[in-house]
Amino acid sequence: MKTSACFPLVAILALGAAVVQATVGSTPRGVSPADAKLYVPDNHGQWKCLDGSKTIPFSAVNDDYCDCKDGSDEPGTSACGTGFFYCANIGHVGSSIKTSRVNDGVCDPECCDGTDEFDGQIHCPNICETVGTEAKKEQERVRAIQEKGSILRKEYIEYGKSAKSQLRKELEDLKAKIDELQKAAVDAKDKLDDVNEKLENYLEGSKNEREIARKAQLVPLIEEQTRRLKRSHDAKAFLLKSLQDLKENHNKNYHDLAVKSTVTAFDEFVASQGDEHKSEPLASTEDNDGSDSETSADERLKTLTDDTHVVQREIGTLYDLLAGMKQEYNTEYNDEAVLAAVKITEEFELNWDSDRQEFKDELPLDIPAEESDDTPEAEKLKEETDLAQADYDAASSEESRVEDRISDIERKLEMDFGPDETFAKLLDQCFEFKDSEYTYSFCFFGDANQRSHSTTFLGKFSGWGEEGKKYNTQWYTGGTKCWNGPERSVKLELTCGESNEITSVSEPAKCEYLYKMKTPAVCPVLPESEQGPSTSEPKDKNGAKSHDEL
Ligand code: MAN
Repeated sequence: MKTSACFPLVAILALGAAVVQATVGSTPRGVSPADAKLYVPDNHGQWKCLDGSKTIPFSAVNDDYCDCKDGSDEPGTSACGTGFFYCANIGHVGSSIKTSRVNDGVCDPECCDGTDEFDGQIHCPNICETVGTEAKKEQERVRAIQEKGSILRKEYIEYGKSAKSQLRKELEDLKAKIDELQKAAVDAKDKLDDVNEKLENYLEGSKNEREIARKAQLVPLIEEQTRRLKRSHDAKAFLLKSLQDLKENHNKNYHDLAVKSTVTAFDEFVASQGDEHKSEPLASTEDNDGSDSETSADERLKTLTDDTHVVQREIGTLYDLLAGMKQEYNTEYNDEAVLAAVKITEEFELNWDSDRQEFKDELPLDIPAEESDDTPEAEKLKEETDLAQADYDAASSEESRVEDRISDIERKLEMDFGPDETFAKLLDQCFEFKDSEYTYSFCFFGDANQRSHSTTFLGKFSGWGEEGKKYNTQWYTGGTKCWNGPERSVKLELTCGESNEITSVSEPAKCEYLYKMKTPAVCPVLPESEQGPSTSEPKDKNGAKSHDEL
């Protein structure tokens, strides 16, 4: 139609606006602007419940009688109680409450405009202006933290990514040179074994030479000492025989006390000698040139000297028996056996020094000092060994250092540092929280402890938290077992903050600890346009310094 075709555009727009206005204007009480389009009657003034269960006249909406199963026909009364009542809260943000709370005589805080109580029972003032202002302030505060946190989190991410890629590069380099280092250590070890063997052989060889020379030096002394030992054995045998003759042949009728006590002491002496002493231990003198393969010439000489001293002490004892008798015996008896023994004693003392208990003509042997093995050749070989040892130590410690670093890098590369490697920055950073009784601490990805007089281990990092908020929770488990309870453990809950800080620690169940912590690591990553100027990271309130290397 021409007329309509010519209907001015302004008029069409004005009409449209009027229709929308009419629809909005007739939106039933308690319906949110988003749902307004659902509360429009059909051409016959009818309306269908939102669950489609029933069609009722649109005039029955909010007639304080519940028609629809889902309660959708009574959004503005408590007749159904199951639907939702929308309060616009102008000046703050709109919100919905259960319709059962409409006109229940309580000013619901969710409806700061007071529209949920309109039947006059109670007056709920509209406090949306104040609430809105407060909420806005809080929002701004949170937003400011998120902005600062976001900047730091981005720094963490940058750090984590670059640290991991540096580690990958370093790992590649180290792996490329580890074979070489291992070979260098093996070569150095071979060299060391080689020079060690040379030195040992040299010392062994020179030891043999020195021993042969020493033997040659000591042979005359060994021969002399062997002769002395033999002489002592002979003298001892001679004195034993003399005393035996005395014992057997003296006249027992005289009862000479001096003789009797000598004989008794002689018997005791004989009894005190073990069987081995009864035979003459002179077999060892056969090997008198010191050529024994096991013992050195020095040892041989020492054994001979010691043996001689033992026999000489025995000679001393036997001689003293005879000398004592010689002083005390009764000369009037003229007992031939006794006189013979006295004669023997007198002859013996011509050669015997009873103070030193040695033969008078036997002066101590002059034993020359041993030669040392410090030859220039040995010194040179020792120096070479020391150098080879130092080379080997250096090569092997370099090999271990690189191997340790490789394992360390591999471990770090496998670690889950959260989305975009955010938490790499916090690796091994430690934080504390003091309450009235304990100081609680933990190091990221390390250990958690509780300290008072002593330190109690609360657990070791064992993984990230529950599904959904995986990277907002960490677990530290396997701590010291609680008396009559579980092993101690820590749940670390993280929320966005502009610095790293443990804000509280509690023990909700025995030996199960809850650390609450603020950290930039879980702040939202805001687009550049929404964040303030970049600042460097502030010092953490209760924690450690940041570190530059992963
Ligand atoms: C210690 C602390 C406490 C814990 C008890 C359990 O006192 O570790 O936190 O509750 O042991 O016996």
